Amino acid sequence: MSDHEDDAKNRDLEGARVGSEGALTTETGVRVEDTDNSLKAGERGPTLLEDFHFREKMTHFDHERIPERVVHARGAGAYGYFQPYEGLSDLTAAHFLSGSDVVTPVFVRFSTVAGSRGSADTVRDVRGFAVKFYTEQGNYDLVGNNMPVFFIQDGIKFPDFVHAVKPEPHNEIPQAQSAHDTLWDFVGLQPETTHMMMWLMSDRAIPRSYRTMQGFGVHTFRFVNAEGRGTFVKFHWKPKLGTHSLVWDEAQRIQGKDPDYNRRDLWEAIERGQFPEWELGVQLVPEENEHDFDFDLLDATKIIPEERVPVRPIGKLVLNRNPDNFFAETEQVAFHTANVVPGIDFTNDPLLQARNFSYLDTQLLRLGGSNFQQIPVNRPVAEVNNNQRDGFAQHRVHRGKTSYFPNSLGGGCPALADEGVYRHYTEKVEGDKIRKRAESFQDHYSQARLFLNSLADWEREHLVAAFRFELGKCEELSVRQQAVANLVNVDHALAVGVAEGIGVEPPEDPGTSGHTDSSPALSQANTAFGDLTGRQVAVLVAHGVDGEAAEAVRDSLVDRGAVVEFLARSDGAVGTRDGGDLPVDRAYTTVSSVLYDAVAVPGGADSVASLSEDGEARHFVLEAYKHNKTVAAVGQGTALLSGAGVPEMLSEPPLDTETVDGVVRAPGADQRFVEEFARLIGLHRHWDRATAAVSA
Ligand code: HDE
Repeated sequence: MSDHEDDAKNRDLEGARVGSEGALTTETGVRVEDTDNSLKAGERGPTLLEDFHFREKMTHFDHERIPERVVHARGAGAYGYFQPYEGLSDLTAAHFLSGSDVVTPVFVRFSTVAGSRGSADTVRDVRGFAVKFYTEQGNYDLVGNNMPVFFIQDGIKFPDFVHAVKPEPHNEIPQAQSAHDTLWDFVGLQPETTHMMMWLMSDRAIPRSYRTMQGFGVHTFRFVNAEGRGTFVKFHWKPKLGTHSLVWDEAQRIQGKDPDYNRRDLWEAIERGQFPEWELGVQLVPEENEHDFDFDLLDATKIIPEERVPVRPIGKLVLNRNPDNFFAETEQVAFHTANVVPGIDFTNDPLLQARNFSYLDTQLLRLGGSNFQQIPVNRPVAEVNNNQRDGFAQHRVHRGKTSYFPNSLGGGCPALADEGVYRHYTEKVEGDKIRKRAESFQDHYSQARLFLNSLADWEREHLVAAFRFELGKCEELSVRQQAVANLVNVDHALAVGVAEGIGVEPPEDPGTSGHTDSSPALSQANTAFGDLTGRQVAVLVAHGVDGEAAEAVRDSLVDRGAVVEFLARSDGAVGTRDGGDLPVDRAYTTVSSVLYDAVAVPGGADSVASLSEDGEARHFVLEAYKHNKTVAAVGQGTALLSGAGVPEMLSEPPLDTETVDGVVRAPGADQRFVEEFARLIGLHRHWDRATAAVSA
């Protein structure tokens, strides 16, 4: 195990871990001999009040639930470490960024926003990306999202926004969906939401995996160095595997097939030792350049285009350990934007200022009082000394009789420090006490348009389809009209495209065309491709399969980091055409093509004939095709594709390896074929494929 893994492992949870080994006891440590029968007066008599074991067990159970997070209730977490590439002492006094030898343990929690704890993972939603750094100078929380902007500019609108997006109050419908009247009513009336709604309607809202998702600090923060000099900073997390998403139809089907899809993916990747990795990058703006932009750095509905201020990579984040207990760690972790360390400070972004109040406040209720920082997952590695005392669930046993400052009876302890202290950045502030949105916050459309201009054609098509889907679910025509009227301000063609799908009169052309700027960094077409780590590949087999081809496909893809499974109608094994046995990993009746990134069909006449007669096998390949995935056939396997209805597939095996629209066919599983198959999987999806007429 590397030193970094050691560091992450050694995160101090000692003493908090309780196993299930040893004799069963009550909470006071009294051994129990029977936990199946309550104490009764006679075998058929009433239960006795004096059965303290029964009463304790039942009472504890009755109190097992705590309030779920009001937003971001559903999440998944993991431990790992952060390591800078180089020291940044010229910019920040933060010790954890002071050199490449400083390795900081972290806990990261990913989440959806609107759904309840038990909702599905693959809903259209923003994803939370919250990182707790256990630094030597105290805990630092970077509580970000997978989109770089937010719905609102001032935190006072947050309760309105959340009420609008949550299930409607009269019938608690719909769960974990933004496709309903109240959300779209709100956003149509609140134009500052426009830019974020473009992101929410894009494929960013349905990530393939937490491992293939970007993260953003969203707000402009401030680095402060030892001399007190400030630099504005925006934080970016870039996934090593690239930023990849699902197809909307697929995302919806996964909600039923495997509601834990993203959670499971993260867990299994870590268990396999394929540790997810991100690069931390920063955009830096010297204080004197604060007003050089045509938007306000304090406005969280704006990005700084990467082409304008490049993202400087400063370190890497690796997640290498799953939690031991979901509730104790992932549920009880308490993030707070005001958990900062020396060298990192806030700006006057009114959204950030509100968050600095809200997170502490919410933890007090959710975690039952003011001692939640003592819960193991929240406990800092830095020493804690202060005069805060008592409260619910106090775990510290404070010694001595002084709990005030100054004191002489306690030797003056804890004493004030003069080194390594948190010093708030000195900022000159003046102005009238006023309830007003700054003029510099008023442009709600230029960056929404920048986002649209930056998308590839297929991303734009997905965007229009998402707007149509969401607005098509709204029952009130006025809500649909309002949304279209707002979109005209972004782009007339976009508004018309949406209107035509939802029964709204297409809007008049306002005659003014917007800017044509674009930012290539905003398109998922320009992300990293080619890494097969953790890609799921299904190989469909039946009796008589060409076992050699099946194994050649598996071995070559596993070498490249993919997870390959042999799927047949039933569990067990299938006989190969040359008399061997091929173990089956899963029955395809228990899974679905939507849980895989690619599918391969090896030859073997009998195998292909029985698969071709099976509606589920045919559906499997056709659905994978419909969802733009890589499909491969070796030898006679090609007959399953043509029989399933994959367009333009000839039932005869080809004479050579050939690829059409991400479908590769070959006479045998030779080197050329497996390399082509791997290359296609590395492209993630094949967007040029025409799938509209495919009925899967
Ligand atoms: Fe949050 N947010 N938020 N938020 N947020 C919470 O804190 C809030 C905002 C984000 O995995 C809550 O512990 C306000 C932006 C994440 O535990 C709550 C405002 C961004 C998580 C809260 C915002 C986020 C939360 C609910 C506007 C991206 C999950 C439970 C002023 C930069 C953290 C909790 C985890 C959670 C309030 C806006 C990200 C209620 C008032 C912008 C990732 O305190």
